[in-house]
Amino acid sequence: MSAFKSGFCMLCGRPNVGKSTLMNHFVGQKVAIVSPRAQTTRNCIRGIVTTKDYQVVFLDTPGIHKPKSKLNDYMVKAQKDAATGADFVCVMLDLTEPIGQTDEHILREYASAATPCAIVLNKLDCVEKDAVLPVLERLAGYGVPLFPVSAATGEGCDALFDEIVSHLDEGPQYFPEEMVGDFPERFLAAELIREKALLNLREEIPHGIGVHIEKMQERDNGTLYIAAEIICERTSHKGIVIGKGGAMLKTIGGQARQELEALLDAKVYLELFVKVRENWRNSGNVLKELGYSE
Ligand SMILES: Nc1nc2c(ncn2[C@@H]2O[C@H](COP(=O)(O)OP(=O)(O)OP(=O)(O)O)[C@@H](O)[C@H]2O)c(=O)[nH]1
Ligand SMILES: [Mg+2]
Repeated sequence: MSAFKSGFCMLCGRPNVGKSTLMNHFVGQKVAIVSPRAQTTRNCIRGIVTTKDYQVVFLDTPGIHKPKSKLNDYMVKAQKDAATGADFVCVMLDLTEPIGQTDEHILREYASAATPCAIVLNKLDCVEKDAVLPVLERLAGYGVPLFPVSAATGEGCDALFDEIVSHLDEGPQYFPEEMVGDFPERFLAAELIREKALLNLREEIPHGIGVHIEKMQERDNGTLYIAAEIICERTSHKGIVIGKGGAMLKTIGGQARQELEALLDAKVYLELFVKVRENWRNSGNVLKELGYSE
């Protein structure tokens, strides 16, 4: 019998390229929230795949961007920290967007580093196959394997997964077999509420949203009671998050509750409050409260 293998595989790239979607695909369930808004992921989130022969711990990281707030500083640092522990790096690009300066910068940093790397060209389902060849040619110079994939449909993902597994070294099983992520339930609940807010709110508001779980307790009748605060940056934003007659908050709460019930396998009673904390993305205290600090 060959020895058990394990390792950490970091997914990195610009915001919105599909890192979280790809990790969820590999894990086979949703461990990281996904949205069409850039900078959805704010922490390093682990997703775990275990078989009898190996364990791959995926590290989904915040999209790499220029920091404009303390929250951004935290996100960029979370990505950097993940890089130091990685045994394999997937640099992800979005085939529907031109390769930009940030992509080039990320490629230069990781494609020639000592840690084995692959370049993943995502959203293959959105482009003509003919358009992929020139991109492959352009990237060939990096001398690392290239994988056109669709994280949404799974196309091409098996070949990438095999490549990642082929780089695993002999090592311990870091997490128990049944574990798919290492997030506590409170974190998961806050993230799902934030995801629904990102999906339903427009323009600049989503970036200024934070979610804090005030209370999470099981009641005698078996229901899970969750009280959460949606934090926004302006009074005018508060009105939009609540919506006419509370309609927006009801939509966000309804969608979050439904998904939480399925995930936690319990009846959930979710109460949402909206609070204004001006400029919270630069407030050390609020960032700490929301878990965006060491
Ligand atoms: N059509 C298509 N859409 C995709 C694919 N992968 C991701 N998406 C969509 O792209 C958007 C961004 O996906 P995420 O997985 O949140 O991207 P991310 O790289 O984690 O983004 P950040 O967390 O902001 O850095 C979402 O709307 C996804 O549904 C894909 O293969 N095909
Ligand atoms: Mg993400």
